[in-house]
Amino acid sequence: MGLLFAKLWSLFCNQEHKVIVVGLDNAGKTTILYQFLMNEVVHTSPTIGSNVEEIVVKNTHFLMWDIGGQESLRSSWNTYYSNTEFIILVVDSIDRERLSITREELYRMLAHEDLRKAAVLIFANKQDMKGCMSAAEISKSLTLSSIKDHPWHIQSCCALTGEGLCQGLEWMASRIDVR
Ligand SMILES: Nc1nc2c(ncn2[C@@H]2O[C@H](COP(=O)(O)OP(=O)(O)OP(=O)(O)O)[C@@H](O)[C@H]2O)c(=O)[nH]1
Ligand SMILES: [Mg+2]
Repeated sequence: MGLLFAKLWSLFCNQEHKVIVVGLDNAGKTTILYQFLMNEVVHTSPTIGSNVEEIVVKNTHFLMWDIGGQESLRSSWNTYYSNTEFIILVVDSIDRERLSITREELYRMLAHEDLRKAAVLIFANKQDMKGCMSAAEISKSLTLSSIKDHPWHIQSCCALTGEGLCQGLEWMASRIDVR
């Protein structure tokens, strides 16, 4: 009995939660992933394909897939969707011109069958840049308040300093607790 309990316990506690990190090219996805992993800024080049790393937050294991965001790669994002529990959508808060493209990609993902149970964390990244959009502005442009069928949360951050990243992860961890 004790062994069974221990097994079940470890199954629940150490279960890996699959996360996909998406967003347009240059948004800062890879920078965020390695800031999570190593607390430092790594030199990145545009991701072709994906990077995958395990991030542990208070006993919660997240398996994070950081996917390349260039236009030609976006059509293959859906090959990463199965069993995804969390979508991290990274937005470059200075890139006003392309926010509408991010918006299209967001709603395309939310309509996808494989993502119907996924919760969405939006990172309004590059908050260090002068003249950047605030999380509130981005939230409005993306009409986040209209999303009723997925839990969502927007968090402003700066991947270079790490500011805001922990709060985002804590929201994700809190979503696991409620289920
Ligand atoms: N100022 C500023 N620059 C950032 C921030 N986060 C990332 N960057 C820079 O933005 C550039 C792109 O970052 P990446 O992490 O490679 O972007 P990506 O989203 O992975 O791009 P793809 O792999 O092409 O999809 C790099 O030069 C980063 O140093 C930030 O918070 N502030
Ligand atoms: Mg990248």
